[in-house]
Amino acid sequence: RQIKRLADYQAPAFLTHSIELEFVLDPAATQVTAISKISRQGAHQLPLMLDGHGFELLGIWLNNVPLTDYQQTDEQLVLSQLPDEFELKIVTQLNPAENTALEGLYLSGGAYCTQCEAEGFRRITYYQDRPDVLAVFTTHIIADGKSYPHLLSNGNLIADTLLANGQRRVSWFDPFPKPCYLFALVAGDFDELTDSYTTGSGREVALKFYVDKGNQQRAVFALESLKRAMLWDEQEFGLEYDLDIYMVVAVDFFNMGAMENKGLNVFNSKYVLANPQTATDVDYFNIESIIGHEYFHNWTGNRVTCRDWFQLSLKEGLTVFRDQQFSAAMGSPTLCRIDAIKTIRTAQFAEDAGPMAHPIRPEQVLEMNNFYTVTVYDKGAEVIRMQHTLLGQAGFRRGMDLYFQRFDGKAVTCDDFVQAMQDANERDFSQFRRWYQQAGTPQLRVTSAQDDALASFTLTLQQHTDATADGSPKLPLVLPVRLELISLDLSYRQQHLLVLTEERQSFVFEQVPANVRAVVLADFSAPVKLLQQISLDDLLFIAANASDGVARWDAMQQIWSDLVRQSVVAAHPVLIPASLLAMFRQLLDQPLDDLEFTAELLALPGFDTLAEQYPQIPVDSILDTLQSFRQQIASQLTAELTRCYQRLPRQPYQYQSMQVGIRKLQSLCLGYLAQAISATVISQKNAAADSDVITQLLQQHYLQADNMTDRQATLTAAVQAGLDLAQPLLLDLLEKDGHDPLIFDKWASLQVSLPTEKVFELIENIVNYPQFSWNNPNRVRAVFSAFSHYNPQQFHRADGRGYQLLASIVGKIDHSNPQLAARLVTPLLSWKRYDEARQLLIQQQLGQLRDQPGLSNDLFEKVARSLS
Ligand code: HT7
Ligand code: ZN
Repeated sequence: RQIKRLADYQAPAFLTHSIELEFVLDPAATQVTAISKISRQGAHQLPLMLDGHGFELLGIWLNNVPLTDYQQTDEQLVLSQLPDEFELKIVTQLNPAENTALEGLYLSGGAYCTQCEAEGFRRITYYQDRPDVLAVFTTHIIADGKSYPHLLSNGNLIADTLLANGQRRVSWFDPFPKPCYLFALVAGDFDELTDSYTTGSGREVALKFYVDKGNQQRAVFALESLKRAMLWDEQEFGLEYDLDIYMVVAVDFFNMGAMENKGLNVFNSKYVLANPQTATDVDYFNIESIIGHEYFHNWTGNRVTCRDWFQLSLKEGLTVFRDQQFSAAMGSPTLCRIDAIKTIRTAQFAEDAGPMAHPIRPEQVLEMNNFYTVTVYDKGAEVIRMQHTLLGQAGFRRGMDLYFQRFDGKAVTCDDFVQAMQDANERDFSQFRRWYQQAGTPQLRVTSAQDDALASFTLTLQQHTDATADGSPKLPLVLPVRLELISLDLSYRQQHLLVLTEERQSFVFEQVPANVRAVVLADFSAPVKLLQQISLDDLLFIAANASDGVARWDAMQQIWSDLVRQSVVAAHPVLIPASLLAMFRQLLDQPLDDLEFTAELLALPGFDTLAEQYPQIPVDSILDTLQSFRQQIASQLTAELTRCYQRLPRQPYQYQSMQVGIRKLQSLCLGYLAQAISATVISQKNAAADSDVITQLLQQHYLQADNMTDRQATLTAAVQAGLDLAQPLLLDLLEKDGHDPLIFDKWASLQVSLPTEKVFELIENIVNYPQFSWNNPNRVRAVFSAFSHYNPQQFHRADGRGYQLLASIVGKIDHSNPQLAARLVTPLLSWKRYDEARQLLIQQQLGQLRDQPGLSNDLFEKVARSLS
């Protein structure tokens, strides 16, 4: 198994300037003819090395003469003694029907579809499958026009002819040189949704969405989102779309969320299709954000691309940052930020603390697919955000303008990006670059001292990053720290941006009145773990008074996290303090205008977030404490929760912020209320009455719902509280809408979140439904990712049954779809973070996986690193 290293990067010895591809489509024997124009780069006699994998080679021609003098290995074709400039023709044959890995050309529900990032193009033909070889692509697709009326590829349509044998031949030309990972082909019979967009400079762009038959109207929201994204990128960054047509195809078999192929995005149908009956508010949010993300890649990724795959964060971190800014502009910046912070605090902090820890620019890779991670994407976006914070909006824009001016049409590095930011603003970012080479989550320790006599306030910040599994160096980083000082009487407020560059620095503020409280790391201005000791009263003060909504929410999170810690130390759940309950009462009785934000303030942190606060995760204590807190809230605030729920008006569904807030707050109330009747926590006197009222509320909420968000809210509350009413309602959902794959997935995910042992029986049952398919990543994730991520009680069972189930599924899936298997295995990798008994149980499962014959590189890399 061959590890690739960033340090070994070498510029390509040859360049491919253009490639003309012809596909004659056939499910089991598609023929691909590739004619490339290639030239030697520099004076050398190195051979041309082409990557290829998993197809049959039918022939090679050099300048139209058959070539037989070549070497072929499992993964490469080596051609020696070539002229300086030449034309190479290669004919290959592929079997898309048997391609269950969903890389290269495959069939998805009867439609042909490609996925070439990161290294899927080599499954189509022999080619220099690396992002720094940019060629102009022409694509011809030949197929039966009746079965496949839509024959699509990148760029603009240039020809469409009927052949003598009744087949159709459609040709596309993409004038923008691109790396082969951006190549795409789709052939199928779809419903089409069409619109157009006129760019700021007056060019008309045709917009076309292709979806499964009958789903045309479900693509309307995605199409509207696309137009919003196109306008936003023009207004925010001055970036216009460049081709005559922008196409989006939705497919059901897909390994990730979506793919930004030039002019022809391919999407997981989950992130295109939406109507109120099938999609939740969260789905609508995700669709807008992912549609934006793929569109923004047209400039950050396609026009300027990566030199090598170690630079992945160049396009992904930057594009996530751009999609986050877009979502913030379309809705609430605070809520978007809270969303992003949750991802960092759960998955990213866990990755940093586990065996797969890597910097946002990794230095070595066995399987590239394993590095499409929350670190590269989301921490990468935080690193871009810090540059934005340090430079300000105008400075960041200057940097972006220079970046495009310098690198449009080129394949570049993360360093090139930072250099543009630095040069455009005449700043020195040399220390900042450490963020690209250093893995791990910095801890930021805060202490403060107030000197009333001198009217000064001193804040001391200290940073430290623990060693990580990859052994990368740990030097002091540049940490932008947003700070607000507020006096207790609210007469004084000052906001500052501190920049910590040393291991320890003190910042002194003069003319500060007595009794000031510091809000540190407002807006989560750096992706760090904040360590500060603050009293409950001060946290409640910050939660009520900080100017920054994120800081207010964060103060509530810290309160809960402190209470969980106290419970872990005491070995039993503590009582929720009266002052905290009083705050809940106040919020429930007078919800803020922003109801969605109120719901966030009233929500407990999840198991994953809390777990990341402990080097060794006290699984049972955290779970017991969370359960106790939910029940304490439910029993003490039953009346307030019921009142809050009942006061909120329900209206015919629209995806609109006021309504989203109502639904979220009602859902939160129902979640707590369901807990009130899940155990004998209500006083005997009121038990029967409360129980009836709450059961009725839940039932009505489901039955009267005109949308999926409310239905899902009831079902989640009922399943998690283990209520009897859950099963009949789930059956109702399945019987009415379970034929729709996306609803089936929701139904399955709800079932597997049941926190009792019965869940194993349910899982066995789900995989036997005709709607379930082991070859469809959405189906598999709906069951097994949902189980391992959203059912910590059963996944972390002390008898190991949860671990065993996941490991057996991972082992099975690895034969058909290694990329999917390697993603599913993630929750098992951090076994060292659990108690000894659980460590042994997980280790045993990982050991069996490692020894499985024919293990993929994808899975091997992760399991081996975890066990080393
Ligand atoms: N750039 C894409 C990353 C990707 C991918 C997408 C779909 C299937 C497999 C994939 N491998 C890598 C997605 C994005 O970040 O926009
Ligand atoms: Zn992306």
